[in-house]
Amino acid sequence: MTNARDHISLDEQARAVLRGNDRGGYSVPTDGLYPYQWNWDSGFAAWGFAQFDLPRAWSELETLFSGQWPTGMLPHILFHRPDPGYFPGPEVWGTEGLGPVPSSGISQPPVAATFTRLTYEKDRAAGRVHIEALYPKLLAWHRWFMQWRCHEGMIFVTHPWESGRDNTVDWDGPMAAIDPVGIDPYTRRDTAHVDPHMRPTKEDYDRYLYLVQRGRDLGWDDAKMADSMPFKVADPTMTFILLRANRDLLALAAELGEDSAEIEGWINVLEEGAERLRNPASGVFEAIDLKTGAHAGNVTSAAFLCWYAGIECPVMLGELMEAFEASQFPVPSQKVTDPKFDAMRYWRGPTWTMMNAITALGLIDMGHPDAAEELRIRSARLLAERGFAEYFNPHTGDPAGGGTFTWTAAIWLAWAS
Ligand code: 9YW
Repeated sequence: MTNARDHISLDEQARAVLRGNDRGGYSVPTDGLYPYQWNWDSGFAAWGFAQFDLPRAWSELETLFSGQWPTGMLPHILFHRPDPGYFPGPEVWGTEGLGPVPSSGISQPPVAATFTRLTYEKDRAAGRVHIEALYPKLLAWHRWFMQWRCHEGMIFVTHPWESGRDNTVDWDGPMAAIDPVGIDPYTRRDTAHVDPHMRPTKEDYDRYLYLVQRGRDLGWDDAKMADSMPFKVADPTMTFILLRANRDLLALAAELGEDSAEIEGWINVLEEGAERLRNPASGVFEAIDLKTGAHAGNVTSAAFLCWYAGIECPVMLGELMEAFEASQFPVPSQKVTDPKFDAMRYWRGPTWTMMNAITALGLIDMGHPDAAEELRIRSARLLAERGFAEYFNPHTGDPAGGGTFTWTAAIWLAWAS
């Protein structure tokens, strides 16, 4: 374990990561690999900045919403400034004219309302003007999800990138059903920055690009996408995160004296939908391929967000206890005893500490402080010993992916330290 002096320097290091990835009003997830503004990364960045620079926390959220489409959709990437180091850039997405800033055509897990609320709680006086400005934008974004990405109370994704869990085993079935014919030739850039063994495969990438091309062909039209995208999967990450975000939006509505009936309605719908994600055979919350109706059959880190969404689940508590036994540094993105577990390959095994942070928020809210503390202590040890990497091997703690990562440094400051 670290002593108090180490902590001071670790805090300084974490702040230096946030400062280093600051591009003026917005953060990049990490230099090189991800040179633009990513949606849910910015939520975590705001949470990190809120620990030492409140105005900068607000500007992170406000710059993110500068890219909101008139439909309410908030893109997963904002391409503020051209950068040849990343593929696929704005020209591949073909979204010109659809939003105010060059962007992708899909969204990402809506953590922003939660981090708006947490920032406001640290900045009640000066923060009022910021929540007044952000509230209608958050409301429009959540309304977009409820209108265009909600199937029987479950939020579905039309692209693996939309979920934020690019190559999770949850997508294996639906991705295998896609034949990526007719994709334009392309050159990956990610594998020039990071060891290819830690990244999605070529088969995955072909399908990611195929789906971008399909969305582009549909003009990113919401109704057409809900109808015709070849990938349509109800996702526990999205459903739980939006449910939680609606509860936080409700609190902001109360603070501002806004009418909240619509948000209350969304919460009821999503609470019912979340139960549908539960696989009756295992009791675990799982993705569902809406093309076939099949549960994915995996225990992924997404399922542990149930408490964050305000849902109790003894089965998941049992899974969490098992995860504490099975590896030094849980929660793995795929259960370590599963044959598909792959310790270093992105969302197919590694531990993502930002997922741990929000899992722990939920555990505290739902009356499991000991489990939350265990998760925090192990995550803190991991970060103190191995640095602020993108993700980690749950057994050895080996760091993987991009180094000096914004959301990892942010959760050190806001939660782990
Ligand atoms: C991509 C930036 C993003 C995260 C996602 C993660 C990865 C790659 O990196 O996506 O090209 O969009 O899976 O959750 O937001 O850190």
